[in-house]
Amino acid sequence: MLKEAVYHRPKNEYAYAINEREIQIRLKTKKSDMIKVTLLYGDPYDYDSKRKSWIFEREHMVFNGSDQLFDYWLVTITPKNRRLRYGFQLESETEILYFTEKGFFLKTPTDVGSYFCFPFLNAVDVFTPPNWVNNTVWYQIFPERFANGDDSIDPKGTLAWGSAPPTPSNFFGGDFQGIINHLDYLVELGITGLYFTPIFKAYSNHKYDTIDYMEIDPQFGDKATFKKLIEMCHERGIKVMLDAVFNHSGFYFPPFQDVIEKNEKSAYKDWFHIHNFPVSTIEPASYDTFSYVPSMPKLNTENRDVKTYLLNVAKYWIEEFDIDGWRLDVANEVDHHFWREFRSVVKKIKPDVYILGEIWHDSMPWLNGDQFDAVMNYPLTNAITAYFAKNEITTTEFIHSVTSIVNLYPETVNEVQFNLLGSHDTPRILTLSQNNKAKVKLQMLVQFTMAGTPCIYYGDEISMTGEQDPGCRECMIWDESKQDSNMFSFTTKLIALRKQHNLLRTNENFLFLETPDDENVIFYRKKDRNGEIIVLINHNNFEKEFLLPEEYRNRVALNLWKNQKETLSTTLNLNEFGFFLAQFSNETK
Ligand code: ARE
Repeated sequence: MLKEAVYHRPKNEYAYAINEREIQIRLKTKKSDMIKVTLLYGDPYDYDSKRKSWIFEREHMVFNGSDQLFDYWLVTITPKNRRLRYGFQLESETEILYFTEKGFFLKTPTDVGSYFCFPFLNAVDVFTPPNWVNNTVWYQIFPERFANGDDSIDPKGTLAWGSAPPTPSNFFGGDFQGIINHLDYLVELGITGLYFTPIFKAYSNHKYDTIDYMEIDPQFGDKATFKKLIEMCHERGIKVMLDAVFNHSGFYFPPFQDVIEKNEKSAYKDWFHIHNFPVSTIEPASYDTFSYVPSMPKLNTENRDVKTYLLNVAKYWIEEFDIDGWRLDVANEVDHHFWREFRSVVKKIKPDVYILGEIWHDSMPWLNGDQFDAVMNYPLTNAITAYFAKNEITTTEFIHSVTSIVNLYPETVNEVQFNLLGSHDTPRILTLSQNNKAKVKLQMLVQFTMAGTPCIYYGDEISMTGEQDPGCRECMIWDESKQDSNMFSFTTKLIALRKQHNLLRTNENFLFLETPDDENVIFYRKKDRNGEIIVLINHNNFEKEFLLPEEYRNRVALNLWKNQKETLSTTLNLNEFGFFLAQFSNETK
């Protein structure tokens, strides 16, 4: 047994409450080292005076997959008095050891003080994400490029729709009326959430350089039109999430302009991180910025006036327009204090508002329930595209990456993670997949069968292409003769299936299964007390018949894609669609 690889701490993704009664415990051990792991747990005050020992119970820990180095074990328990001390019984091929906070023992320590401690499950500490997010299917719109519904508000120099390639500075007149005009299209697709990149008054076509956080950019419309859009979305069961750019403002944000004009005499000089005066706005700017962009001065979110201003912005668009979520731009570079206050303020006025951070890396410090509900799951995006689109990693490496990602956060976070194949910051998925639509479909299948909340980037559902920003921000194609109706139908069907099957939306007993044809077929399953769903993906145009593991042979399954019952044999043909998606209900065992 490799003791050095055994890891647990009673915090983060290793110990967390999933509701007011249950706690999940996770343990990490060296890959293939343990044959069994058992949780020893009990109330810290239960003591057997005769045996002079702490009284505990035992619960088997479920194997939750392996990555390159580690096995993961998970268990859910209900401490009888919400108080918990616990440890682990580790069984390898050669030995049994007990692992507690005080280290490893040959016998169970009698002193309860040796064990890990989850002192008390206080309801107020339980992270409970909005209950509507897991069943939401998002659609991301870059408003300047979705549809031009009112050319009377086009900015100066607006080009005819789709008449030229997108650049960092050209305009095509996308606006709210254009979105309103196409809501039926979105309803037909089946999406139930809209994520808009910034819509407030700003200088550029992307609007990440805000001039006025309290005003709609005039090229998109006015507040009345925005209110009408939101109401029409809500009437259609579509939630609306806006993009909060609180890490930095735009160059023409009046407080920044005041600093440029008055320097240290400006009342706003502490709204930013000015290194020295007079302010120099040419690179290298004499103040902190987003990246090396002088036109994006970083806001000082530690400053009381800045906090008050931004928190009022956050409240305003919820209270006045009933938005359902905030996507937080460059969230990882804003201080945690601000985000804790942000969460407290917005959840107070709308407890089920969705708080989504834009962070591209491990985000555990923001996901303990005191700041964000979730982050944009770019690590999953990168694993999927590296494997399917770019063929940069093997099947084994893909399985290891996804297993690591699934074990990175509490399950309660996983179920509201924002799962995407691309965005306005990445090349489009079809372009990344070298225009191979079959590959795109397999990637969407993974996206729609993983726990979390999936998001379609506008136009991917009709096979639009586009390189890295600005290439991925082309005008939406509305000429039906140029839309890929087959991809649209595929997407619509996936969305419908996801809404119908809870097991497609959660990670309950998620596991990649070993298969004889490892490098050609991916096989994962999820199961709960009602049944099991299996997903098999033939990603290499694998010709042979796939040999099903024993436990699945000769069983009746509901083929979810064909919506028909099938009795499986010992082999499976994976060539018709390139995948097999089936459900076993416990009754059909
Ligand atoms: C412009 C140019 C880009 C250039 C960029 C930086 O178009 O080609 O790379 O300047 O100089 C907005 C506009 C962009 C614009 C940018 C700056 O949409 O078109 O880019 O402003 O003017 C990192 C951040 C992440 C950030 C991306 C862009 O962590 O927060 O970079 N994303 C948000 C928004 C953007 C927006 C901004 C921030 C600024 O979603 O749309 O850009 O408000 C790796 C790293 C990530 C990195 C990612 C992408 O994976 O791990 O940290 O994201 O690559 O570069």
